[in-house]
Amino acid sequence: MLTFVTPEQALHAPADEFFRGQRVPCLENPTRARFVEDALRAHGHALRPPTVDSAPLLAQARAALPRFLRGAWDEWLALDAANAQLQPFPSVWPVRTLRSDVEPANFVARLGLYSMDNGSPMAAGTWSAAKAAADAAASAAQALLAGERAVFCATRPPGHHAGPDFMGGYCFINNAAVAAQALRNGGAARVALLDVDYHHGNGTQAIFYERADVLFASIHGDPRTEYPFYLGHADETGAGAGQGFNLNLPLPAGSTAAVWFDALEHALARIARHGADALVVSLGLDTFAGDPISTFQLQADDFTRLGQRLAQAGLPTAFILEGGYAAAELGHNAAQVLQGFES
Ligand code: SP5
Ligand code: ZN
Repeated sequence: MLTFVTPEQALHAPADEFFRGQRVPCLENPTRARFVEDALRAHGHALRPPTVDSAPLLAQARAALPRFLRGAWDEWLALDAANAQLQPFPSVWPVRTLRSDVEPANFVARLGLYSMDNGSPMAAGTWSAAKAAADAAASAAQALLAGERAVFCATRPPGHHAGPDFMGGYCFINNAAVAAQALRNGGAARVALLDVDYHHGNGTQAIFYERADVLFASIHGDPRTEYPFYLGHADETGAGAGQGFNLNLPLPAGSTAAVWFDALEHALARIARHGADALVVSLGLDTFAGDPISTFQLQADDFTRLGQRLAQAGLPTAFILEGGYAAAELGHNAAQVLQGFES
């Protein structure tokens, strides 16, 4: 399968994140992409750099977040040159009753304005890596429009928690949304976006919530107990023109593969009714039983089955890598999806 990879991914390498008040090594790290690249190369897939600049697409959406991300590291260094060895984290957020329409001058205040959590550590190369991943997503769309059956973006950072104007959950730019919008711009009248990451794709849902042209369907851990907690419930069905074009299938923590594949059938039945011209899959592999922060029970063979089942949907398909934190198994699990799809 044509696979886009980005050397810039290695430049997004923040050292630590927070867990239970302690600093711990960041789970979303460059080794993830390396494991995926190595496994796909070993399976004979063609690894290519992106061919499309996503800048026009990013300009089509709200400009504030990309503008902030592009300058964030320089702003951090401008506070104190010694910050080069430290990591910026937000510590204050404009929650209910506070104003988010006036941008503060203070850097940490702006970091909070553009973040949903303190779980999205930044580094010197974060913008380069996030922009390259968005370029890959735009390239995947272009390849499908040019007649390719399926494309995989083996990229990081992931994107599905990033909304129209905020980062979050290790995500900065919503790559799946970039792919879906690029497909629309290129002539696909209807796009289906299927999110199979363990965590609800709150950012993607938010971006398309009032639109009928891009259907969003997601299978994920129930937000009553699982991150991102504040979105992903079954009663979120879309709004305005988008009413009926958002399908959330939350499953209890610990769900088995049997339960998960029943939900997949539900999602694919809705996608079939949408009459989409193309499918974008937010491919999180943190549904794996061995994932360190997730609780679903999928095994490597289940990823082959997932690939097979998605191929049966019969749509031009762009896979975008999202989460998956059992890094050593991530390459194998990704390769299983591709192998199932192409079998
Ligand atoms: C793209 C993606 O998968 N982002 C996930 C971000 C999750 N961040 C919060 C994780 C909280 C994990 N709590 C783990 C408890 C394990 N004992
Ligand atoms: Zn996830």
